[in-house]
Amino acid sequence: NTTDQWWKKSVVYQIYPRSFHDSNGDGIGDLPGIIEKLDYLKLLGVDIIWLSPIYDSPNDDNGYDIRNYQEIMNEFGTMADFDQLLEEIHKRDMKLMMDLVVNHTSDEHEWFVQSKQSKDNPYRDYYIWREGKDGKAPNNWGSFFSGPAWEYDEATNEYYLHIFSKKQPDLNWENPKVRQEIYQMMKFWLEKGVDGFRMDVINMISKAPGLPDGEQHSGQLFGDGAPNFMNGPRIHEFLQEMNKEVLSQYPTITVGEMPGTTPEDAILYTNPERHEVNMIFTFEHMDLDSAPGGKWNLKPLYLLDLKENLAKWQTALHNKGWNSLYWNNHDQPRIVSRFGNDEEYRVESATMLAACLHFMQGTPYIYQGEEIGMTNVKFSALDEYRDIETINMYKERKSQGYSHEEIMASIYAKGRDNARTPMQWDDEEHAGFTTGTPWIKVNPRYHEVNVKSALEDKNSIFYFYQKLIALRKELDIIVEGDFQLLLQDHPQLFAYKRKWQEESLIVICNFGDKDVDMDNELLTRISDYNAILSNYPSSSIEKLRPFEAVVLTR
Ligand code: ISL
Ligand code: CA
Repeated sequence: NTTDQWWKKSVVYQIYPRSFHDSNGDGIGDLPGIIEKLDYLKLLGVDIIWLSPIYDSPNDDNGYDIRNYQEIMNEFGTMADFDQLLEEIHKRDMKLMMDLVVNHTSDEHEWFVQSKQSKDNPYRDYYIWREGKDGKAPNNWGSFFSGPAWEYDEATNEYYLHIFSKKQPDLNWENPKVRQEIYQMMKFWLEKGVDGFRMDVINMISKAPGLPDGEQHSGQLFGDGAPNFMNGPRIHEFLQEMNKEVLSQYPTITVGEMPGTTPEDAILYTNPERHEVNMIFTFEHMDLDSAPGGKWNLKPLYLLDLKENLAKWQTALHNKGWNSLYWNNHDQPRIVSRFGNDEEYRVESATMLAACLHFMQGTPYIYQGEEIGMTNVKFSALDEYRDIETINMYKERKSQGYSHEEIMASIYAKGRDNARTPMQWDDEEHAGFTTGTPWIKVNPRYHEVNVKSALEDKNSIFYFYQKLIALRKELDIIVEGDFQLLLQDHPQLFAYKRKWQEESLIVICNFGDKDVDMDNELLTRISDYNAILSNYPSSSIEKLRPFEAVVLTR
């Protein structure tokens, strides 16, 4: 029932603080900068703000490497700024979700500083230390950010595990003391009044005993450790414990970021009777344009794959679990450049993609700039990029013999900095993001793509998102209805039907840049439906224009 599950009706907006709004001219977004823009978010209509990490950090991975969980990053402001931000959010009747990064800490966190001291330090077992095997790493796992997942420590002659960068050592969740420390830290934030958590790679906290080698395919530098650390043996036990000791004590909203998760796993994580998390971020739909060997190996998206995949998730979770809906976040390229057309049909394809997603079942997430159709960037030199994943990958592939052009093509398509260029507020210098020098270059298209011009144009992407958010509040069918894929084999149209009690809702989206005739059979079927939304000024259902989307109800 949706009254105590209010988050089912909510829309979340993600802020990547470093790139959102800079209030003091140092080129880095900050908390006072966010406060200045809260009325803008209220105008959009979102209910919840998810803040990417704002904790004290040496910024090896832009705050996903935390040095102190209970302090604010200097560049972002002070704890007083935070308290004010929370108050201003609540004043506007919105809620705040914090990023909870507890698979790993920074190597500069006091626990790790201690842990490194000696094998008998009381903090040694806070992390995952192992002896080498025949002078090599304890197993063959690779890190997500290139290179091995193990770093050798000379002083104690052991290796520590880091699934991400070597400045992000993995915490040892087998140690009950670690779990208690984390629960206490979560309570510190909940006591302040935050409304919940987005949990970073939370399905990776339980590692398979013995940390066995992963399968290593020919041509690969490392084995695939994922089956031994994603959805590991104690994951449900850990989440249920966290729920019992912390989450259930407060009114919270939680979303677990969970790469490598199937619908069956998702049901275990999100079925309310199991008391784990409210919903998760899944990744299958973000992997459809990757060839074997990972995200940097490009492959075009086939619409049939996308339809089949999203339909599978919609059907499997109905009445059994709950999913989040997203096209974008700070790790993904911009959706309009990825599955749409960011040139001639930027507005049409951005709105079509939004409609296609927002009428599905789940809680939608909007990533900053998505609501104005921000696009990918193409910087020519590597030193214009900031992301550790991109920089490490470049070096690794260079040493493997890839050409600069080949590597840049991957970065243009998939690099995380596509999402991290500064928010484009207006067409003044640096897009109104800062009066100083931005920490990463502004997308040169800010003259055309910015908040100010979006707000002045009643047909803008911004107002389309505003409508989608408002419709979710009006039409219970969006939250409750079941899902049926229509025109399953149509190569250009993504159409689906939602049904709830006596009501039906149909969404038809043209994913192509050409006109397409409507399917005759479907046309007859919808003759007694009324169009409630279209992304063109006037819609005619017989022929859908490039990236046209139409939504009908009966
Ligand atoms: O970004 C990815 C694909 O390139 C993912 O592999 C990503 O690293 C993964 O989804 C985990 O992401 C989260 O944890 C990382 C952090 O770098 C990401 O920004 C965060 O969203 C480590 O904390
Ligand atoms: Ca600043």
